[in-house]
Amino acid sequence: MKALLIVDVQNDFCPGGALGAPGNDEVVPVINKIQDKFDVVVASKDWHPGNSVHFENWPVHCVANTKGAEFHPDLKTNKIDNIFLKGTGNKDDGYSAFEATSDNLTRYLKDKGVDELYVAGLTTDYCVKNTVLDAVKAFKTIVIEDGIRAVNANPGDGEKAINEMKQAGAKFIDSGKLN
Ligand code: VGL
Ligand code: ZN
Repeated sequence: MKALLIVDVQNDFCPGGALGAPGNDEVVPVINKIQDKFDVVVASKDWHPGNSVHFENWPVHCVANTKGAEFHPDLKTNKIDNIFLKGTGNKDDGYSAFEATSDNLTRYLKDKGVDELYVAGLTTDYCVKNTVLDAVKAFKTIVIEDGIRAVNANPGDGEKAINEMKQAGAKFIDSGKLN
């Protein structure tokens, strides 16, 4: 069984948002186009309390139940089976979708019989990377290479993250090459 995990395609990571880099919303049409190819589609949301050590490293973003934490308005959501909320604590960053507190992502996917996990979304250098580094421990993990974008707080961070994910065993595929 093949699952697609859509990581943090939220307003605050898109242009106009607190951490929005230009072009980050380009992942939306890519992700919309491929969703029908998967048996299971799940999504994560960065979902912070108003007060968190996370905001010592970042501008305030994706505070639970705010506009910035909503999905990008053009993201197709009707196929999403479950939304995993992460970064919900106030004592750590909680970058990985596998750190979600709303439900256990590994168990959810295993219960559905998922063995191949495809990952797309935001951002390459933080939540996509940390999610993929956890995913490879439990699933064959494939990153949709045209469906991710970086924050690039330092130039080259996105490229570095891609190399780390490859080193860890993740595969990369262009969305146009999916069966
Ligand atoms: C993220 C920075 C801060 C992400 C979350 O979703 O990649 N990046 N919080
Ligand atoms: Zn965050």
